[in-house]
Amino acid sequence: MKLYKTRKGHLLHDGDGYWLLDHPWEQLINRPGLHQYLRSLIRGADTLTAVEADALLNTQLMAPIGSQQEVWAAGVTYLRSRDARMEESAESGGATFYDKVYVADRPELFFKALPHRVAAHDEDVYIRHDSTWDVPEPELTLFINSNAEIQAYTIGNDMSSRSIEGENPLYLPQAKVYQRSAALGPCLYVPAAPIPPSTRISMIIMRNGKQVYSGEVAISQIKRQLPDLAQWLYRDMEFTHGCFLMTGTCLVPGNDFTLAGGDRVDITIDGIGTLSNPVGYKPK
Ligand code: DO4
Ligand code: MG
Repeated sequence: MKLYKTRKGHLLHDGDGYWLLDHPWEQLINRPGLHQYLRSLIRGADTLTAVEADALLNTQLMAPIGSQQEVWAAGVTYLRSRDARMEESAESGGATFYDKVYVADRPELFFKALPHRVAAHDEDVYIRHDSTWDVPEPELTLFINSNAEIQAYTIGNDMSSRSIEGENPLYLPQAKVYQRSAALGPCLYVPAAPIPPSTRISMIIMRNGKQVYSGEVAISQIKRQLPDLAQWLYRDMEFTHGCFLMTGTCLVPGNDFTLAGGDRVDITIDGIGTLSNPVGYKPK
């Protein structure tokens, strides 16, 4: 089933049905057995027609994150990402770090965003004004409850400055963490069982009505197990309301590509849907 966060309540969608839930978001999703719990709420919930649900989703959709939840990210979890990092940091001498982390037991995990910096579906993601080489990173994103259990999935865009990260690996937080550098949505996908390794992630980038990038990959290409990433993140950390974890990118446009203001990035993941964001700059 899918759970959408909207300004007028939370919309649960399963099969042909739509139901409106008005629980606070964190309390609604930070559960063991989330799928079963949501199913149990259907009986007492208000039903919406498909037309009413569409109206809500088209005008009131928010990112599926609560005000007390953080977004973290894993890096270099796919071979393609390791190679891209090594290329962009060749001149700075940082390439060996990426090679080492790809094979190390400990994954790369970094803080990505607080909820107020996250773009929802259809909201602009930003390019840094001081960056010259920018890419979206389409990433399967886990919702992990406060017991470190993966309960749901969404689509994440880990917007990144390759020029800043390539200049010096110590600049990673600036390359990754800035206003609207993360997008999440359109919904939380809450299946009865973990999503299969055959699940595909695809990305299309449009510029002036023309497609300037397209790519697709299955999550089976990932080097690490998703529950392992969750366990590493929760080592010596407490997430009282649960947390979101982007699991790394495998789709990296060629080195001659950089995003431009006015582009649109569409990321699709089987079972979840499409997260679509226009690209812009933070107004000065
Ligand atoms: O090491 C830098 C970050 C890599 C990353 O974000 C990714 O692989 O998705
Ligand atoms: Mg990434």
